[in-house]
Amino acid sequence: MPAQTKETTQHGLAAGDAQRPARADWTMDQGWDQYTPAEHGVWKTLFERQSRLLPGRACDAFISGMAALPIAADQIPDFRRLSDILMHRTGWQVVAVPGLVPDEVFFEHLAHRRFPAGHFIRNPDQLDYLEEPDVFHDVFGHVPMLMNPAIADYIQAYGVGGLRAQKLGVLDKLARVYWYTVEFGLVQQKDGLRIYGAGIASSASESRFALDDPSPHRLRFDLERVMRTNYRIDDFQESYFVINDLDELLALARIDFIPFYERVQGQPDYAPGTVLASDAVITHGSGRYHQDKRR
Ligand code: HBI
Ligand code: FE
Repeated sequence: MPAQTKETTQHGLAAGDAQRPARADWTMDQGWDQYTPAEHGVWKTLFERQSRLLPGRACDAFISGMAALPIAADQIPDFRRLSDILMHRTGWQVVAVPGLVPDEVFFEHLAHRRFPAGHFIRNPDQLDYLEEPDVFHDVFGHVPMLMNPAIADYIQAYGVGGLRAQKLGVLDKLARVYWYTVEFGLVQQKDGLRIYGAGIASSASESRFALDDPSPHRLRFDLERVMRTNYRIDDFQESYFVINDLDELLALARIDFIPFYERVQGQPDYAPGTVLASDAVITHGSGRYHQDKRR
């Protein structure tokens, strides 16, 4: 394995300074006609690899959301066609952006049920690692879940909550909740643990690691606990947090986070690989993968 095995994107970077936004909200035309055959080819490679892996690994909502959308192997999806279907189902749209956008721009879009998706696709030599969210991560990973009403409300609430958390100076706490749910969440289905996080669902190696590897911890999701837990942006997660069903996110979308911020304020953070006596442990990982890397 190469030194860098992380396949998805890191969202912790500053928004790309190379590109100046033409519009204040950072949206742009997707420029669908301008994708080259080589770019559609990269999409196809990634699409086919993930489509083989995800049955039995991705949650039912992901699989059914994908099936109902115009997302296929042959070409990079057209955001207008995705938005037509999404709008009918959950009131969401997909808008094109250059890549990472500033936090407040991102939150403003989510608060209005617009999902900002990177319009570009990674280079063929970056199939397994890139820093900014591209069209494969954003559309293949996130958009199928936006067909689910619980996730749809939850991500909007994250946008509203993000603007508030910024003002309160607690954005780092809220960003961890997003990370361990929308990006790297697992859900307990009747037939076993499944992926719903887009960071996992868009990554070949992490979709195996998160479910099948003995190394990571898999712990019951707990809001206060997650707010205090650091995460890794450059490699597989050391711990995954598991919800009982997607409606748990609906409950999270509706509660006020302020009392939680108050409780965690000033409390120490947990390292990503920590297991606490108070954790409901589903799998106590060996930690082997990250130990080997540190050597
Ligand atoms: N921009 N395009 C894009 N996608 C993201 O997921 C994103 C972003 N800007 C900021 C950001 N995420 C995170 O740092 C916030 O969720 C905290
Ligand atoms: Fe993402």
